[in-house]
Amino acid sequence: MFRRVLIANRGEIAARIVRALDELSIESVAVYSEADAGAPWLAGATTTVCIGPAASRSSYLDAGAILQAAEQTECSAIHPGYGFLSENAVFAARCAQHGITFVGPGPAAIRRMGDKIGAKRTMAAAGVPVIPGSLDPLESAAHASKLADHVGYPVLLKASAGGGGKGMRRCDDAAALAAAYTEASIEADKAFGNSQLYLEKYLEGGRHVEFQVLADAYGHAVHLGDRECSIQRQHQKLLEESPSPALHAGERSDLGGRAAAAAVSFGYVNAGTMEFLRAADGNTYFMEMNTRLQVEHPVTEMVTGVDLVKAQLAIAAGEPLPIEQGDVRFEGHAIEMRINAEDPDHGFRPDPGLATLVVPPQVRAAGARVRWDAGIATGWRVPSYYDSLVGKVIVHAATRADAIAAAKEALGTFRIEGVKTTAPLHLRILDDPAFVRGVYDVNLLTRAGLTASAPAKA
Ligand code: MV4
Repeated sequence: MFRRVLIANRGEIAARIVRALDELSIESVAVYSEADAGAPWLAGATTTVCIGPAASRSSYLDAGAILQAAEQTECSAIHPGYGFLSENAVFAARCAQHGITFVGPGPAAIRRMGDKIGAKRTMAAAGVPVIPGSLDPLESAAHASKLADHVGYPVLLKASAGGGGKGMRRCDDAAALAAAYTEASIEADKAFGNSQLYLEKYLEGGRHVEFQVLADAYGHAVHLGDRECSIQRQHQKLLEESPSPALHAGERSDLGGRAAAAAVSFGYVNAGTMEFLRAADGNTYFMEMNTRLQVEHPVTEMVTGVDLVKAQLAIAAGEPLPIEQGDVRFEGHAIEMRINAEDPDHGFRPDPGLATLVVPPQVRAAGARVRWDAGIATGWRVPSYYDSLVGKVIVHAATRADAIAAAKEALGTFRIEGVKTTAPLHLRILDDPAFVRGVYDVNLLTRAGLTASAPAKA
């Protein structure tokens, strides 16, 4: 195992990784930008290193500065967390060149899944169902039109270098497709430096269900079940739960098994997530793979008891997976609520500033547990330079109904003053009849008018 590990991230996930390292008796080096000097998550680290000014480009995205900090502090590994450099194949390769272990998959696997068309082709070849459409880049608008006639409208144009909903265009007929094709490829070229597009049948009213996979360097992989992530606003997840209320146990083991086998099929090593769209007709299709630890990983940890960060570190250190699929037990139900410093009354615009009071959530209900993964504490001034996520409230209980009750109890005891947060929105979601029944899709927030708010002042 490693003796000292650098954490190339900030906020709640930096705190989360420090905790895992601490529990493994591994020293932690936390890097920070000038805007994050004195941040609460730095207190737990063994060593801290300032790597540059506030702008991410000059700090958390500065591969050279991070590698230099790792060498200066004699770290043998770097944990990238999520976002920033976590899915950057060039950074993973540079770590290797410096003799430093990147805690994640190899550069080839990152690159392979970063190409969304290639990812679909890889999964299809491994026996994972994929959304009907093209498995090669579109050659022209005419080519797109021919494919669309074949799969039937509506269709969706997606950028091969995109992902997470960036650069998607829905087309309801041939005329719309012809217009969208050129726009989408220009947009994709501008945003990602790659104009390649692919096309899929547009599946209305689907649910976002994803599977967590762990694979070691010896061809062994397990899945840790699924997460339901359909509660989203503008492709930003807000609340996640595990297990998904939409999947039957048989589907869970079938899809999970296919996901784990697919990871092995192309030599994937470390933690990864395969995102699926569960269509209204009950079919579930692969969409894309995330080659990093995800924000919502705690719901999986709560139902399986597996510490994903410790597992990532062990795999990166060359240890074989200590469990087989049969050892993975799914117990109870977990819900995560993302706490963003945002103003729900002004279109969820970021609301950085001084947190004058932070009181962690509590749950007293028998059989229920609460976890508060925080990147904020009383007296911390939330900077304006980064993502607005300041913490996550995660609850676990024996049943989904008990977990919803625990979530409400947790939010009732939890307080943040000084910055506005998404906490009140979570209370409304937890009371929504469709949410309570577990029968919802990616349109829930829009349909229920839950994110409707007064227009922002000009
Ligand atoms: C889709 C889709 C419907 N049909 N693909 C959005 C994020 C990106 N990973 C893929 N996304 C979608 N792809 C087909 N063929 C609908 C979405 C989608 C969505 C997916 C998951 C969660 C929220 C969403 C919100 C709007 C659209």
